[in-house]
Amino acid sequence: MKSFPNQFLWGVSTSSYQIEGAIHSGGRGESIWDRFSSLPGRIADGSSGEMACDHYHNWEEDLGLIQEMGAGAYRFSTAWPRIQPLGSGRFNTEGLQFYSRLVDGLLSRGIEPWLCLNHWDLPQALQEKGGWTNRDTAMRFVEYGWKVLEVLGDRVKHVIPHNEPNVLSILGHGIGIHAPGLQDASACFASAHHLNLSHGLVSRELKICQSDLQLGPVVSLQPVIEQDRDQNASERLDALWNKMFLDPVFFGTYPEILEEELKPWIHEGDSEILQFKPDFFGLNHYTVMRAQSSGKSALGVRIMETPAGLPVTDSGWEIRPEAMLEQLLEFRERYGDVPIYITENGCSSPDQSDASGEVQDPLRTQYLRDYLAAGLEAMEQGVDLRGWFFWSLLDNFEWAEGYTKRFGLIYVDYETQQRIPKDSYRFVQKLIQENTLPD
Ligand code: IFM
Repeated sequence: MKSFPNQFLWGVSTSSYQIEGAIHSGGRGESIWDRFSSLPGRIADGSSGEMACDHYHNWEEDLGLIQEMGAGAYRFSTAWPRIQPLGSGRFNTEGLQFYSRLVDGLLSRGIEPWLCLNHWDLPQALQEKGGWTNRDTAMRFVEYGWKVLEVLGDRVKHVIPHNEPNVLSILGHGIGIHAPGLQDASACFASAHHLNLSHGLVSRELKICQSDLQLGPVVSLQPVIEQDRDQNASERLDALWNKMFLDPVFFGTYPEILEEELKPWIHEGDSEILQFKPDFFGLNHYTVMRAQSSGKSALGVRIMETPAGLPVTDSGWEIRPEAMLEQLLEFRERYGDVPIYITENGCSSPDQSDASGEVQDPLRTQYLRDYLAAGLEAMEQGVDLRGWFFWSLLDNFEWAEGYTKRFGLIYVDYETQQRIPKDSYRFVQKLIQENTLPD
């Protein structure tokens, strides 16, 4: 049995579009995911976040389940179009009040709110003006972030400006399988730079207004395994995916092999804005990646499927816990000693409730056990790992996969909105209670 440090923070993560539903309620404006989901063929089961887990109405039950699990923190995101329906101008009091109640509900249950300002649901009105490819969106983001913290900052002490800006930029603007659905290299690089810029701008602004805030970037990092001796493809994907969003934060620069492509979007003085000493780094980690050069892809590189015969999750992602250790060590090597939180880790599995109404998900429990063991090993090797947020609290809308993939520790029956804690929920509950990973 191996124990975690006493102060180790246990948490769970969700995001607004994936769980809230109620997209037409409370004065919320349209988001790019509402628009994207409505396009034929974009979502595997033709669904959208319209109902999702209806967390907007069921939030108290959901917070009760977090409390029962014993988690000390909850990472959620505010939906920009719920707070500022058009992405500029008028703020929506009802939206702000919803999150204010949520934060109070968390604190009264002894759960720390970790707030993310952007988990991809940009107001559609800003997309009409170019979205993240427009430099002005970075300024609008600062205005929105400032308002959120003006209202919640007396109670929220941990803020993440963007969740996985690499996924938003690459899958949304370069490969086109996420909203806004663009397959355009220039759009990918423009959005990347503006997301980075807005990260630096909003972080500075919020720190000035509230010096006790803890702020940090959250990026999905997955080691790239070289395949078919295609070294160029691996290096390019590694630069795009793993470095294009952290080098700017830590060094104020971009990886050399991407400089030319990013140059058109960079203004004089941007480097100073990009670089910002974060209080922590949030690592989202699930799997590894393999790359192949491809003239058909706007980015010149294709992300390959996992080769047959390897252990995979229901999403087809390779299960390779040692990559978690590798990733944590590599991060420290490149960016130095920064407090790290795993802000997402988990897996999809084809869960069903059985005759007695239980949900058994042995694949997930084993996955978590192995990845947690890799985290413990990293700590033994000196990595400053401070906490772990499981993805996800609930089964939810898994973007382009719709509701076909279940990532929750809690099963959601989407017909009835009934919540059923899975076996993995009990595993996590025990883990938190004992602060120890059972053998
Ligand atoms: O569901 C997503 C989440 O929104 C961002 N990180 C990866 C998860 C699983 O795909």
